[in-house]
Amino acid sequence: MPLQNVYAKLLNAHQQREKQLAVLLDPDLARLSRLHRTVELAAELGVHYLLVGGSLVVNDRLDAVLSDIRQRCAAPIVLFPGNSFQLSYRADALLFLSLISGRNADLLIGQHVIAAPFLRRSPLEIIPTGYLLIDGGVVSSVQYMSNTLPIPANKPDIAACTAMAGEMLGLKTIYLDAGSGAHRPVPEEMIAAVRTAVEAPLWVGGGIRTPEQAAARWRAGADVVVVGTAAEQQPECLRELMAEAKNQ
Ligand code: 1GP
Repeated sequence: MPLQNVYAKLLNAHQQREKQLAVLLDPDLARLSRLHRTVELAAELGVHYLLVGGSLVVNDRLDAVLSDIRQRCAAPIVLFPGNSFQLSYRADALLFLSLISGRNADLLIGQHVIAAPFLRRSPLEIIPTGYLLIDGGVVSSVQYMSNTLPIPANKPDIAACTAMAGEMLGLKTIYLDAGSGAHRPVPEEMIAAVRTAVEAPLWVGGGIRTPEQAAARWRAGADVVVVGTAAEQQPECLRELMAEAKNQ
C-alpha cells in the first residue's frame, strides 16, 4: 500500500483552496550534496511534494536517489517520469502522464502500455495526469525528446479545451508545463482559462523562480506550483516560496 494518499491530499487542498508547493528533483542534474541541501530544506519547511524525474534519468541512479531522499524528507515522493524506464517502487506515487498537448501516440498511450504490467504489481499510487506542454520561449528538453509541438503561450483556449478533453477522458489531474528552464512561465491568463474549464487539481511548472511568479500562478488558479531549476540552484529560495504559499 502507498504510504500516503497523494491524490486525496491534492483534492483536499484543491477543495480547501490551500496552495501547495512541489520541488522537482532531477537525479541526473543535481549534484548529490546540493540535492541533500534541497531535500533537507524541503523537509524543514514542509514542502508538500517532491517530484522526481527528468528527460534522461537512468534507473540505477533513480533507485539510489529515491532511497536517499526518503531518509531525509517525509513529504510524499511522486515520480514524474520522462519515459517508461523511470519507474521504481521506492516512491509513493506516480504521475501517469499522458502528453495530451502533443500528437505523439507513444507518449499518449504507447509507453503506458509498456509500463502497465509493472505498475499493476507495484505499490505505487497511480495518478492519471493530463500533461500539457506550453511554449516557454525556448525549445525545452520535453519538446525535443517528445518530438511534439508545445501549445502557443497566447492560445489559452487551446489549453482549456485540451485540459477539458483530458478530464472527460478520466484524467484526474492536469499539469501545465512550460518546460524546465523556460524563459517564460505558463501565462496567468492560460492558467485561469484552464482553471475555469476543469475541476481537476492543477499543477503548474516550468521557469518559475521568484515568489512573485509563484504567487501570480496560485492566484490564477494553480493548486500546486512546481519549482525545479531554482530549487536546485538556490535551495534557500524555498523559504520565500513556502511563505508565499501560506499567504495565499
Ligand atoms: C519542469 O515544471 C518543471 O517539468 C520545473 O521547471 O526547472 O524551470 O523549475 P523548472
